[in-house]
Amino acid sequence: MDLLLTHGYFLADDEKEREIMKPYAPLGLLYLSSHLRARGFAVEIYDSTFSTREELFRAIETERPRVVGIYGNLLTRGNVLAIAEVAAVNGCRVVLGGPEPANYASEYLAAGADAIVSGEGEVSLEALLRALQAREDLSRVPGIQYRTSDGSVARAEAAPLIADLDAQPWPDRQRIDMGRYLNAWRSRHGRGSVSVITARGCPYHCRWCSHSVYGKTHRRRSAAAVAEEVAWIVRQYEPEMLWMADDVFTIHPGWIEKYAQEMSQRGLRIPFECITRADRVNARMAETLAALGCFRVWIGSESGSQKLLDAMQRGVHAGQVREAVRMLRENGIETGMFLMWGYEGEEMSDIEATVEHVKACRPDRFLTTISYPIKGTPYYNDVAGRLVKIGEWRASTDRDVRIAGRHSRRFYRFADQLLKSEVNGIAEEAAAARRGLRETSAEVEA
Ligand code: B12
Ligand code: SF4
Repeated sequence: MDLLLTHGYFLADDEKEREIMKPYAPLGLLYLSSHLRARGFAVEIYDSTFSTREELFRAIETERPRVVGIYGNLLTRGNVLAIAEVAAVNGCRVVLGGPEPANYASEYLAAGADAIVSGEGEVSLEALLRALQAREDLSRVPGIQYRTSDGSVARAEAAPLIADLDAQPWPDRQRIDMGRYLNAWRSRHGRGSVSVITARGCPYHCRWCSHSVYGKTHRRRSAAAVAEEVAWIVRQYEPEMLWMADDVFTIHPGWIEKYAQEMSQRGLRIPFECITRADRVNARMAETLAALGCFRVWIGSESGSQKLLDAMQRGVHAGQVREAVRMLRENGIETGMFLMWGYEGEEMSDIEATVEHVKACRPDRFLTTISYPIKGTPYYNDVAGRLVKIGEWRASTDRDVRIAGRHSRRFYRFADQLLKSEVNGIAEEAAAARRGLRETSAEVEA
């Protein structure tokens, strides 16, 4: 075996996700597999989602692939390191990719990785496998970071982005057990869902958002190619719904129109949910989405305070969010709002503005997070001087940080409580949460 791809995400260890039970296949690895197999490499995927660390370690020990390639995001750091170590002990070369490893290249290289791919993986990984097979110097492999003979970390030139995404094979779903994903969904939610990506990269500038893989680039597949893939998915897996997993699914109105035509020509209409920005929704878009079968749109709303939205460089007005939610509702589409507490400059009045905003929008769902700085983002740079790390690097994540001078976690729990009780019209709970906010407002992270 030339390459074993894996990712170190284990559903069994993720209590929160086990409750939600909406797992999706690791699309990045599936794209790498189909690209490399089309070029003659013997590639397998060990999809760790339904497995355990021990089973994965055993597979590496038994198979001893020449190269083990691991996807890493900020939450899977500990598992990625453990897998890399087992692979190295078993004589495999180790290559890491995905959004996190390039942000901490020297740490991952020190932990035993042979190379880190920064950005889009197909071109780099193909070149890396060829270089390793030919025992060539890694300095000519584009898009990687590696350790030189004197122990320093070197960065090769960037890899070219794939110019024509339509020329790429579809993600290699047949290499993994898609049935387990569909069964997990069906047994909990009564319907099975499959994810699809129609574009790569987001050109917007939200300061806290990680652009480590695709930068600010944006490339689209053709509407016809996506409709073909959807038709195949429907034949192959008979899912009850899809998740269009793009960063901003409605970014290009003309593309959505074309996609609607392509789907209609194929007699296809399948329920789906997606994520977008409020400024990319208008009445026509809402109608087209409804016609396509869209039943829920998630909107990155973040805050009801324009001052904070501007500080985040969100590029959206709170009023646009209200309008988008209204237009979607008028077309029978549910909405979900993502909200963020604790961004730089947030004051009590901004929290109150967010509460009022959500009440005015009346979304079907909303999810809150306390903002955390992902390495490599402008937000990270803004707060870098005030970061208090909790625990040693290998046992923590980018989420396990405190920002000196920011309110305590207890304060944001009161903010959550206030939001929920205000939106649900529970006056007593809202009053209690307001008291809690006032009492904890003096508690700051040291
Ligand atoms: C879909 C998605 C999810 C799904 C994941 C479902 C799944 N199994 O795929 C869900 C909703 C579960 C999710 C959750 C989270 N996500 Co998410 N997610 C995404 C999203 C929107 C798309 C991922 C995708 O499929 N991309 C398309 C594929 C083709 O790209 P790719 O995965 O990056 O793969 C390419 C390269 O990275 C590289 N590559 C990938 N793997 C490997 C491996 C090797 C060996 C090599 C060499 C190269 C390589 O090559 C691939 C092809 O070019 C991305 C943003 C984005 N547009 O990528 C965020 C993103 C990956 N998520 C992010 C975050 C923060 C999270 C959460 C931590 C959020 C949270 N607070 O809970 C959780 C983590 C969950 C977990 N436990 O792992 C961040 C990651 C930042 C970081 N530095 O780690 C991203 C980048 C969003 C952002 N812009 O901030 N997410
Ligand atoms: S938050 Fe969404 S719109 Fe903003 S840069 Fe990230 S992916 Fe793009």
